[in-house]
Amino acid sequence: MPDTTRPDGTTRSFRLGVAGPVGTGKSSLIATICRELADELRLGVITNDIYTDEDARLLRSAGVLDPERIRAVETGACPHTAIRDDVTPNLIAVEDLERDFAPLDVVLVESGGDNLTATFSPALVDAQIFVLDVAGGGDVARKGGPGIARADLLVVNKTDLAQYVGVDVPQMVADAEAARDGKPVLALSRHDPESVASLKEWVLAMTKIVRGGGHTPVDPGPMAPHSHTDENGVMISHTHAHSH
Ligand SMILES: Nc1nc2c(ncn2[C@@H]2O[C@H](COP(=O)(O)OP(=O)(O)O)[C@@H](O)[C@H]2O)c(=O)[nH]1
Ligand SMILES: [Mg+2]
Repeated sequence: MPDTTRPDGTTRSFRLGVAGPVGTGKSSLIATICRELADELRLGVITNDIYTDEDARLLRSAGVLDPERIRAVETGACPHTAIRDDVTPNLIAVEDLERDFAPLDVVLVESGGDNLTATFSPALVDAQIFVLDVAGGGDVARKGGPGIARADLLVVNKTDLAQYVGVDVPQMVADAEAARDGKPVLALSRHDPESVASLKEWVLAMTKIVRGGGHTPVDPGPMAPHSHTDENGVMISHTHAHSH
């Protein structure tokens, strides 16, 4: 791989975002990537949680990566802001990891995952995976949204559960592909080794492309207007119309 060392001796990693609604399996997917690739790539992980560092603790306890290479950013009430509008705390966390464990090949950034339409700013990540699961229903992929339509990889996760929730996986994948203009869709289950191997291949291939300078980060687009409660329980409505 090309030398990505900066003049000050630190190295810029391939920053890979993992977004998607709560519970679709983002932390598990990151654990899988670490388990599969920790021997081949020098990895770090940043998690984003609203008020806790629960995801970071879960990943540390999975024993798939040196616990010190897993750090948490607490995002407060609005986790999508931290991956999109004010990415500074995340950028600082990524750069700290890159400095403390130089050289790192890949830093995985998990979003707080509050919203179906939240995506990463290209100012924070070079590429992003959007994770859906079959338990969310087969319709989700067809309904689309910026992450579903334009993330670098769309994962349809937990295919092992499809039979229990009455979802037709090939149909869900076909719907997703139709919404994505040829960008890749991966049907994944951590219980299906073949699908895990495909995930590993995608990460390795993307790492090569990004570090070779052959990839331009794409902004999947602004999220839809939405409402949620802040830390005081007050309902706030807003849009994230700017892509900066
Ligand atoms: N059946 C099944 N469950 C999974 C799979 N991946 C993750 N899960 C479960 O889904 C739940 C949420 O996973 P988690 O990774 O914490 O989701 P996150 O909120 O998106 O980070 C957990 O109970 C996981 O054990 C999978 O491939 N199959
Ligand atoms: Mg998580």
